[in-house]
Amino acid sequence: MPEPIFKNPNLQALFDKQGFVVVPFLNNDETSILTNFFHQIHADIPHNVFASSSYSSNYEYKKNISTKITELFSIHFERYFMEYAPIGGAFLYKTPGNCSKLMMHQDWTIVDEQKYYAINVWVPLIDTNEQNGTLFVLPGSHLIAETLRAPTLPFFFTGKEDLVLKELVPINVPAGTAIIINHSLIHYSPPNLTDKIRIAITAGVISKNAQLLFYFKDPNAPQAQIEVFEQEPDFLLQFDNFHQDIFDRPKTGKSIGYKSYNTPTLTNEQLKSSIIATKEAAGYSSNVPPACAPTQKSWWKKIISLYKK
Ligand SMILES: O=C(O)CCC(=O)C(=O)O
Repeated sequence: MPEPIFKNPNLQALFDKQGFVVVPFLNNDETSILTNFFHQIHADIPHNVFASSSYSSNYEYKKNISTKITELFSIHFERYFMEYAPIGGAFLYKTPGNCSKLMMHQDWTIVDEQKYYAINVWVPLIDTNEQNGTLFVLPGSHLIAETLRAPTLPFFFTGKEDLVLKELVPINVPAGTAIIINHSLIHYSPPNLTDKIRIAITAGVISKNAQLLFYFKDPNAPQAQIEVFEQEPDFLLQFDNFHQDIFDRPKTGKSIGYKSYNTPTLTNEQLKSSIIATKEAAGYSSNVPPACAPTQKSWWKKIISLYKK
């Protein structure tokens, strides 16, 4: 178990149980400063998209945004965290239209999660709801399976998205409120179907002594062979062509060898019962009907055999 990263032990316990917490974060002035800053540097915003400033090929633009966010967030990081290191931030925006959803995912593994935390501090700059693309999370899902996550690896639920998606719950929050999530929590955001842009901030925080890592699976390498790269703090800003480069062997960082790993596979029944168990342990009830217990099957067999007599 990693050393605590929240100053408040109750918040730490809730974060460990749910995989996320919701806390007041930016004040109204700070929310306005960041909103104005966004509009100043985005004269031309594409329609009907989900986009992140980290998708840009312009390093200076990304660095400028990341620095501004980290400066403004630092007093709030100080309020909530201890023994931590900020790793930068980005704008995430959804312009109106049904193509602006972000698919269900877990964030990349960027530290050794057995020993350290990697946390995504997500702060919308407007009040969020299910219509404008709030964050949906699967409470407790960070505990379902120990995984490595990278663009070149499948998720443990890949191919079973329909089963999982309906279990996510919307977290509607006022502007400036932070939804702080563990990188291994399953989450997604639906399209923005309103007529107003939804801007949010994502800012990364990791345990102070954690080395930043990135995992890469060469499609031609043996199944379980995953290359591990140590990375510098700004590696997330270094992708020139984000949507292509994230699938290539990293050009940044230092390869430190290989790790043996296969993405865990769960049957539908195992996945359903894991979701029910972890969601309930996190304090949420499930929408999934309980799986047929094997005893029930044998009970029916017994009944049928009685009728046959
Ligand atoms: O901003 C959003 O809509 C989604 C954010 C998200 O999924 C992430 O930061 O990993």
